[in-house]
Amino acid sequence: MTDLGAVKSALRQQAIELPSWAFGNSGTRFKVFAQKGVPRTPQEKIADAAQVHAYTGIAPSVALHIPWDAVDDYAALAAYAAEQGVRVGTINANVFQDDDFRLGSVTNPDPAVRRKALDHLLACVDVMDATGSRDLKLWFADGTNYPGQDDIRARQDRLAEALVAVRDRLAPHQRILLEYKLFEPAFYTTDVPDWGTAYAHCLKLGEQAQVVVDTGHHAPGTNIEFIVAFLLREGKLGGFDFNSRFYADDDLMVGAADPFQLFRIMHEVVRGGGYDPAAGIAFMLDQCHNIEAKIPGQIRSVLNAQEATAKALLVDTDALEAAQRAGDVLGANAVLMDAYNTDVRPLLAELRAEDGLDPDPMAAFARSGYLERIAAERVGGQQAGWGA
Ligand code: PSV
Ligand code: MN
Ligand code: MN
Repeated sequence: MTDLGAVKSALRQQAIELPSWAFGNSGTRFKVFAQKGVPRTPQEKIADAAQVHAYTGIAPSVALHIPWDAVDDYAALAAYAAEQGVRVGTINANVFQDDDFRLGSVTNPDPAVRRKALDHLLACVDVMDATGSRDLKLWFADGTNYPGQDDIRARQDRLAEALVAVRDRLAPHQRILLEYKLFEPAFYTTDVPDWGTAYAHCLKLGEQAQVVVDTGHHAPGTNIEFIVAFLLREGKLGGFDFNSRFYADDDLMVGAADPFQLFRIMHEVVRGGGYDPAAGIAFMLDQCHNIEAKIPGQIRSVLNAQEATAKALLVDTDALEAAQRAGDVLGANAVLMDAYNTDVRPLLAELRAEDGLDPDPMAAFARSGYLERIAAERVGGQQAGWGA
């Protein structure tokens, strides 16, 4: 039997980090649909993220993307976030939106371009110092489009050199989170295409480098929960960029395409001790809301993650282990499915009510009039910086 009190207190510890870019206008290369009231400044993005936290109670931090969220004074931005009831979380570097990076950033054949890319990464660590952030998330668009275009091995050497330089600049409490993605924008080779490549680099870098799993960055059919279980077991899982995919890197709401996969991932997180805050796993969303309203899209995503987590926490581990030991294939599977098939919404509504939150965050936010207010007050909202 599962102890519901223990499940509730575990749920109270949950923290999902929101991406600042989820609040800006976004789209595909075909069209960016402008929405009314979207943020014009990093401060307004933080204010919108704070709404998500206010209604869910489990989204206390906001990830920034530099230079999309560039400001003169990052310490002041962190203070502003605190006033809003949230904090600045992971700093995401951006070495993919400059003409100089056509042939890559830290793996570019031109040393001057590599230097420019590295300088940006180091500047991101300066930002972390000012905001008090722990994690630097590194995703590189680097790769090649044609066989023979560049030397695959030399690019790995250049990547390793840059990563060492960044690691050497970190304070002891700071970490590199290295993100992989199988393709796009590079179509032939990608320099960090998979968890194995990221893991190998992080292993060489040591304690302060960990792998981040973006759930949208795999080939169809990849067993992501296996990757999670493996990395956790090796002490190399740094965090998640949660989102859903149907086709490629769709950046849709987490738990929308495949809630069962999200449950399986969270089950492995719980099983591997990754849900314990001491494990230091960063649970982040990396999403864009191209056609749906952004703040409700983020609230829905946080609730989806919370539901999957509640189900994972409900797994009767004693019964599961007993069935596994006995070689009871169907019994073991049934234990897992029982947890997945539990409707946890009443439990979560009860939890919120106990904690002074509205049991229905979507409805409460809709009633608040916030969207109407920002639509009237904010004119000329910013593009997220992604998907243009
Ligand atoms: C790349 O596709 C990625 O997942 C990286 O995390 C970027 O920083 C992010 O998307 C931007 O949306
Ligand atoms: Mn990502
Ligand atoms: Mn992505």
